[in-house]
Amino acid sequence: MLQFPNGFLWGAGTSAYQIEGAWNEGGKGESIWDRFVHRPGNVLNNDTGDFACDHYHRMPQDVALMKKLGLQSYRFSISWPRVLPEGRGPSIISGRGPSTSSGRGAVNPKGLDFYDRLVDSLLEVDIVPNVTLNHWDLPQALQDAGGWPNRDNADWFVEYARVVFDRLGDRVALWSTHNEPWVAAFLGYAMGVHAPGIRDYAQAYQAVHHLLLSHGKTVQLFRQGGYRGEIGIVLNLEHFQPAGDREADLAACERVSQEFANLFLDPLFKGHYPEMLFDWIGSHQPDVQAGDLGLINQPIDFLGINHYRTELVAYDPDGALLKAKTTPFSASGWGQTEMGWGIDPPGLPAELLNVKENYGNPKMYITENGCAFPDTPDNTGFVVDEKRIDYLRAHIQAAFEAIESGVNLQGYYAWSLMDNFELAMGYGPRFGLVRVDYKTGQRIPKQSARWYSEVIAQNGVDE
Ligand code: IFM
Repeated sequence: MLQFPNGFLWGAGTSAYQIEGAWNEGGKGESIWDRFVHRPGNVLNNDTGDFACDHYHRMPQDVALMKKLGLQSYRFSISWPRVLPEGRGPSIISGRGPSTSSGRGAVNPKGLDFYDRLVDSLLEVDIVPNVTLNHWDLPQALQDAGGWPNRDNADWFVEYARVVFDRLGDRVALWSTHNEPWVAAFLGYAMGVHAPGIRDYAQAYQAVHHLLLSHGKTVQLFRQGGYRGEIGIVLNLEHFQPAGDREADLAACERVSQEFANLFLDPLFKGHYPEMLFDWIGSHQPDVQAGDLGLINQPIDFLGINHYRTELVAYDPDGALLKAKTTPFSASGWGQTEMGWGIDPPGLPAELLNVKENYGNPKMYITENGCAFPDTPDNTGFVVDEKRIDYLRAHIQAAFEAIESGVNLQGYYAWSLMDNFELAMGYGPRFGLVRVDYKTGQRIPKQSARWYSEVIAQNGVDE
């Protein structure tokens, strides 16, 4: 048995748009994902998050289920337009921005009440709430004003954060500003496969800068407000290796690694953007104003790391801005998940060690790790998902190895608590520890959920 340190935090995660449903109920405003999936010609087989897992109506049962599974922490996100239907909060910063039909800055009390009840329900059963402010569901009203490429959006995010902190900031232990800002910026504004569906690298890089700027301003607000708990940000740190030893492949791999990791880690921890990447992208560089990098480079309490896979990177003259092509890499005998992602457990400690060695070994949490496989339920709905157990076990063992190497890792969250709306892939891939019957909404813990409960109870995993 590999025994984790006392106090190591075990949890599972979800995000608002992927599970809540109730997309237009309880006073909620429209998000960019609502608009994206309702466009004519929806490429997701007409899948939408309209109903999703119906968590908005089933929250008490879902918390009871978490308790039954023995989760010590639950990571979830708050839907910005559920709290501020038109995006803007009571203005603290500037008078600019979209005016709203309901009055600028109108807070939706029912939306805030929902999250208030969720936090209280978790605390009642001793589950630590780990709250993400932005898991990509930007209010559509703010996208209409330019979205993340618009500098004002950073201030509007701070307005939203203040509303949430004022209500929940006395009870939440762990806050993250953004989840995977790389995804929000590049899949949303460069590749167009996520909401808002824009294809423009310059907008994507500008979005990155404003996401980071809003992070820095929010951390500052959090400190000044004296709220309880700790604050950080969650990055998706996948592992990249050169596909060969040609100079061109090595350089392409460096560019891709810099875009996923250094583009965020360097400004957050060192107060500058990666020079080599910025030279390469040339005119796509974002507009950075004096003082911005200082704001972004606020001390944070922890770094959340989402990690799923390893990719090989080769030079490719047709490979978009970075002139790179990625292909999945799997450790011997591991194969790929249903997403086509290469399974390579050693990729996880490699990324954790990079943060330890190059960014001062901050307190870290693995905020997401998991896999989708085509689960086959029996006639009672029970799923024997041995492949998921193998994946999770190997990655938890790899996390243990990282701790042994001195990585300041404090917790692990499986993705996901339950099957959910997998964004650009609709309801096809199932990542859950708990199966959701999308027709009835019924939740049925899979074999992996039972296995994970034991890991938590033992605070350890088999060798
Ligand atoms: O479902 C997503 C989640 O929203 C963000 N991280 C990756 C997961 C699996 O694709």
